[in-house]
Amino acid sequence: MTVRTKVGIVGAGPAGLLLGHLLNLEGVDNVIVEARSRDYVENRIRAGLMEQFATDLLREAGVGARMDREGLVHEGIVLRFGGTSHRIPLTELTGKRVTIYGQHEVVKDLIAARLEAGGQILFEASDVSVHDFEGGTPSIRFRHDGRDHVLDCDFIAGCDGFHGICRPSLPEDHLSAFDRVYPFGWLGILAAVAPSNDELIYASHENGFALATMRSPTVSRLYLQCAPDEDAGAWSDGRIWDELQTRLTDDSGFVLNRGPVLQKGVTAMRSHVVEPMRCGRLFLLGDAAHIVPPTGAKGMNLAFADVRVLSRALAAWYRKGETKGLETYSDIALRRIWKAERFSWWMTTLMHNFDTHSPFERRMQLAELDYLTSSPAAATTLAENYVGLPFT
Ligand code: FAS
Ligand code: PHB
Repeated sequence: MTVRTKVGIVGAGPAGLLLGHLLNLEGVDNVIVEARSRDYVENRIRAGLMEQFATDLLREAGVGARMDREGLVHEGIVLRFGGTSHRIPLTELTGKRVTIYGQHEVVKDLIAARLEAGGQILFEASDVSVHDFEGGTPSIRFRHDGRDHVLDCDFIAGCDGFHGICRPSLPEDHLSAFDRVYPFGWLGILAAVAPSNDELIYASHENGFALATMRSPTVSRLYLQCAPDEDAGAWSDGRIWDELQTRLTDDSGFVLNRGPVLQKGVTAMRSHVVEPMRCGRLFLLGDAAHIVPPTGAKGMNLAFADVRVLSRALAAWYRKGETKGLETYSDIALRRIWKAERFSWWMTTLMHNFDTHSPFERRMQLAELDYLTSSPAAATTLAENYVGLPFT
């Protein structure tokens, strides 16, 4: 079956769903083609922290009500090293706040809004491929409900993540790729227990990095640095809690709340960017174009930033025939992406243990942490990147 729409979107993650929603608000017809089931994408536990621009964007787009009810607004974070804790007063330094609201909750809200508005999200599509996007008649082909489909469109938005098909469909010589794979990963757990601290704790310990974050007043989210190919199954709940307690201990006698582990998994860590984020009438957004180590909580926020730029460009094209936004999308998006890549790489390099580090380099990490927590100027540079840089 062949159908037509203005913008064909591959992927129903944060990028694809928000793009579909914002385009719909602008009266730009779109269809989202998603490989997984609705249940799968709504329960995939990933990011947790949103920059202020992202929560403002969701609120202005009419999908922020539950986020405002259930999200946890934060004005600071804690850096813990050498057994001492130091608060970075984010809002005092920048005037901005961040919000903890799980990515899977954002996905649920966006799917509900799209479907309520009569939007089309084709879940469990298979054999998805993209065609003729360098010409003027792009199309997305896929199987759905046992039948072959062709979706003719004006533009294709590749929102299918790092392992999707859109980026690999671009001509080999079209893209420049920049990549850094880190020699460690994160073992993450979701636990049915109240967070042990009101604010996030980032710990640099001789055993490795640890992060105590949360999803709600009754659900904690915690991570510890591990080998990149760590077997999560080799970690009993008790072993995880003991190691987290060791790495998160400080001189105040901090005791971690423990409880049933609902989910555990290992996330690899890499930095990755492809340039440009456009090929003809196909645009790449979110993880399809860039990946950051999650230390700086930038992944989902960058996806939303790409959507903010492209949705305005597409709206201007359909409303006034303006091409400038489409022509500058990649350059504008990449300026923010590279600064977030830098911050994520810097925070990862600062807070994690590297087997290749000499005692001198370990001292450099501790000296930088000491500088960050004793100089308002240094703390402000961390804070302004963490809460999200202004849009230029
Ligand atoms: P996504 O990967 O979220 O969505 C892509 C969608 O496309 C998926 O639904 C996928 O099923 C679909 N798709 C893929 N191939 C397809 C095809 N061929 N056809 C149709 N659909 C296809 N970021 C943080 O900020 N903090 C974190 O703690 C954090 N933890 C993470 C943990 C894991 C395990 C992973 C993988 C990522 C994590 N991230 C984190 C990053 C993550 O939040 C991403 O930045 C965010 O999901 C980006 O959103 P999208 O670009 O929409 O890509
Ligand atoms: C999370 O809540 O999953 C989270 C928060 C902050 C980070 C990374 C992950 O830096």
